[in-house]
Amino acid sequence: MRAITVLSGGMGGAKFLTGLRHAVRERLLPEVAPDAEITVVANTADDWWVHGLKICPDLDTVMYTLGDGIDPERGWGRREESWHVLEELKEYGVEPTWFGLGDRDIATHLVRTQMLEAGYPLSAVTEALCRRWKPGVRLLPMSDDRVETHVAVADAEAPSGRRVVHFEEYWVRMRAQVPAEQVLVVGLEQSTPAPGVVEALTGADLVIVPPSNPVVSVGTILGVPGIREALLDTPAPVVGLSPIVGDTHVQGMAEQMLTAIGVEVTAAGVAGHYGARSRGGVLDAWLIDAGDAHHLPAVEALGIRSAAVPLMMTDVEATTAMVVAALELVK
Ligand code: FO1
Repeated sequence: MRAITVLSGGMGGAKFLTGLRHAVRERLLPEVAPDAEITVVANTADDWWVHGLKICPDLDTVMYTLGDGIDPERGWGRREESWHVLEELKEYGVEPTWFGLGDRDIATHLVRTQMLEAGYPLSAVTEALCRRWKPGVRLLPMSDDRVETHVAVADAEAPSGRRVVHFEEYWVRMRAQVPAEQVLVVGLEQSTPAPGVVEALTGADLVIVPPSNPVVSVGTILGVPGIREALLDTPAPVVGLSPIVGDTHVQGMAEQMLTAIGVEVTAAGVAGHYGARSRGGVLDAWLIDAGDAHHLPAVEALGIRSAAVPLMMTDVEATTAMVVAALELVK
């Protein structure tokens, strides 16, 4: 294998990619050439214009994590960060002050915003930023078009009884503590895949769906018109890893998002949501956690090959073992 493509969200996807890159570089995958190229198609529906800056959380989390600039505790933003600009915004009373924009991180948003305003597409901006960070993978936004996830939540004061907030407000300010009544991905239907995305799927030797959020990360990537078709067309096997372990998410808000769209919050429920490629869906194979082995028959009944292995990405070795297990499933 020489070309591996990964559909990634933020933290879960970035952590998985660290293990995948390690496994390839350390020649731990006999079927994979040591100089194999990893292409990451990243979710951009978390993107958000705030304080006049374009924030791209999932692109930046992958870029900083693989470029070794990430803050390891937070899992987002820059290490050795300071917050002077945010403190000044608080003094001015300029909202939102609940969104943690660090001083170093702001430099990335300034460069990106300037390039976008100069007319460069997001894919070109991402390529330019990666010339500094050298993530060791080719990082592509799912689309160059503006796509933004919004969440409808109950609001007694609102005439409709509901309020719609940007995904970042739902996650960062509300901590996903209120039920998501509806997930609305603005601009998704009108979007087109960024340059190189379709080819990265149809030309891959292997496509991986990492343990990212199946609704607001992988779901949005799959929602870009043309991407599902590319997945159905590719000769490459498509293997996924369950983000749901023990009937809940490991981190983030997959439980809330799956509940919002009426999908059972289990490893089998997510497999059913993605569907078997042989039946017009996404997956050929699906790795579930060792503790969820009782779900194996249900996944196999969907027409998806499956195995139950430890899926906690506690360190690079654990993640690498997951990568090895995923490749085993599609040999
Ligand atoms: N996540 C938080 O929980 N709190 C924050 O204040 C926060 C700020 C932030 C700034 C830039 C950025 O790229 C990401 C940021 N994130 C923050 C993470 C972000 O909300 C998540 O990475 C994704 O949107 C969900 O996967």
